[in-house]
Amino acid sequence: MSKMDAYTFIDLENYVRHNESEMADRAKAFYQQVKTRRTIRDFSPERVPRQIIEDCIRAAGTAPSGANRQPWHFAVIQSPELKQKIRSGAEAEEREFYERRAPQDWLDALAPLGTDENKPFLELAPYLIVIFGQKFELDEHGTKHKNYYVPESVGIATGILITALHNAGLVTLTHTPSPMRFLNELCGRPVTEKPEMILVVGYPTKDAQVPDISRKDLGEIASFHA
Ligand code: IYR
Repeated sequence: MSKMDAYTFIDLENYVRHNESEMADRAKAFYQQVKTRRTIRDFSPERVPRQIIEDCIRAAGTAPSGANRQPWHFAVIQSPELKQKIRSGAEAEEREFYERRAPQDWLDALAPLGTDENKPFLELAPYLIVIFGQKFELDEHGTKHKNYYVPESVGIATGILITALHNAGLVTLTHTPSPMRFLNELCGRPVTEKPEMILVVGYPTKDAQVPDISRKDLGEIASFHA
């Protein structure tokens, strides 16, 4: 935008103010709903309509971002051939991680989750959403413009995406094979984009199991300074 352009402001529309008792009910109900979310590793191959994924990504795209650059890209993978390639790329990195790269304290921290280098869900689940952060944006002249707070912005958008998918009735696994550069080529994304994570999306199997882990209490995660 040049200095000659007007910076326009518009009225706040669609803001709904609730009374305090409604707010208390809504806050409690939302917490009750989101606390049932669990990260799943046992995925069913059952199909999920594309439109549900599209609306959840639309929701993710409403996230706040540094200078409103919206520096994210969601590559939605349904192709069995691509999933197979992503699985084999990820398992190669994971094998290195579990056999060589990971220090013992990290392996100990992962033990309760029961993870290993085998990632069958990358082929079984109906969708993989590969999430990229855009460090730069190209304008119409091909000039690079730096984006701001990219990991933070992408993290917020991913949180909304996970919550939207959970709200729709789907389950997710946040998967971060490292390093993830192989995903640029497989997803046809430019080198100016950094893959941040793979969100595995679908339904759990009927006999899906999850680790017996708990969440920190409010007193452990918050301090109030009135
Ligand atoms: N990326 C590996 C290891 C892993 C790391 C963390 I931190 C986890 O919370 C879970 C797994 C894997 O996906 O197995």
